[in-house]
Amino acid sequence: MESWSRSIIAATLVILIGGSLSIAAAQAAGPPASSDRLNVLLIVSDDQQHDAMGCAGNPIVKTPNLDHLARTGVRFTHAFVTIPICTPSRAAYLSGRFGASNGVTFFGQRLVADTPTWAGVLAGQGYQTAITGKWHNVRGFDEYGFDWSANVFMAGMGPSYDDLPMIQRPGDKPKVVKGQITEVITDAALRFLRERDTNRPFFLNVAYTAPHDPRMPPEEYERMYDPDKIPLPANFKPVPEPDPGTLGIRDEKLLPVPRDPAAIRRETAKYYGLITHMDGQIGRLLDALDASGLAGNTIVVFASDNGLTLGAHGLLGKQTLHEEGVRVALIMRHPRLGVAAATRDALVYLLDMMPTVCEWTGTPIPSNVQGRSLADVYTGKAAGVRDAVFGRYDEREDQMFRSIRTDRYKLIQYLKLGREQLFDLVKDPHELNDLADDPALAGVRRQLHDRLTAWRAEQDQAETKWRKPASQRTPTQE
Ligand SMILES: [Ca+2]
Repeated sequence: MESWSRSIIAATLVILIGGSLSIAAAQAAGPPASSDRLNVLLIVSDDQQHDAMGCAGNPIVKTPNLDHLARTGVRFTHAFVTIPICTPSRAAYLSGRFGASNGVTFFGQRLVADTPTWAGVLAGQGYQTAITGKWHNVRGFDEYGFDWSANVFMAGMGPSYDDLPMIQRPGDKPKVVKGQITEVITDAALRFLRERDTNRPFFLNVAYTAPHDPRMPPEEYERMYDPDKIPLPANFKPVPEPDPGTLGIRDEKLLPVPRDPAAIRRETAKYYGLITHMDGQIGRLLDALDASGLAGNTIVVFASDNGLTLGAHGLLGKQTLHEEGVRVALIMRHPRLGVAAATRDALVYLLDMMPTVCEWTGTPIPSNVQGRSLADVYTGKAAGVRDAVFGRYDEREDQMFRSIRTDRYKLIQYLKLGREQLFDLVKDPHELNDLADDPALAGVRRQLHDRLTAWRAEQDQAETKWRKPASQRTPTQE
């Protein structure tokens, strides 16, 4: 009897092992079963300063839901974009490639052929890929690999936050969707979570238009912050010095120069109102993940697409390589790694998000992705993935600024002015003290200058593959 039981057990084991071997074989041939696979929720805000969150040390703006996300995940304190405006920033993190390589360095440009896309790569692994909210990129979001969509706003900004024209599917004519846009976007995201194909893992990109101007929060949030209690930025100036040559652009003209401190406080109060309102909507998303049991199986990423000056350095917009323009919010939460309430000060780019999520989901990282996986930085196993980050800003084809930033120093080049600024970010985090002519730092300046020159040459070389020579350009290229 005993030997009979043993042989049954042995036979069962053979079947079980055989079964798991065939599952392993199937996994080697294709993606693993969906129940094992992590979902991805990517939430993006628009023009939010990197430190406009309670968890980032801001004592005024209330962001309880983002703070909760940071407490249950990892906040990257030194996350950057290369180009601090919406379209190129989004093209970079949605492709894992820099603008010079993916073809998008300004508004109205299309990804060059053979550019991988975050959504497309995950779709290739069986993911359902969804987008709702702001889509300011060329052409449609389907070209970036999204196959489900609802309440998509196809412009950089609206005249207000209410009753805006949106599309539901690629190629639709925009039709007004009643309601406040941040709430309408959240509604669509929640609908996706209810209606999605539960046989597949998902990648959902929720792209808010908040807190981009016009700074028109719902009434309750408009009254939430008293302008008189809002401190001016530590590096507030009434007039920029030097004049960077961008004061004629729309974002800068929202207030006159010299900047009126009272007006800056008023704008900031409304900006914070928009952020707190958005935070409440992010809370609806996080609550839905918790209530449906998806939280334990879903990576959550929150990032802002670029920063904003709002009075810093005498500027109002984001078109600057000072920290206010290029430094952004980034919080990541992996549901299974057990890392919580941690911060990482590694120099990272938003285009690192895609390869990180690829690694976490067992998705092969396309060979031409230029971002680096932050998986080891997230867990604390690695201190960083690079020793410098670069910035650039052009007005269409007109080259304006370039920068290199290490843990300690930043060199900014103003190409129109033929001028460089050098800042010691440890002693001077607000970039008030230009040390470019300090003889003691001549060596530092030369070294940064040479590295930036080499980077610029690489970027220019990459651009020759797609940028038309000036003589062949037409206005439609914009
Ligand atoms: Ca933006």
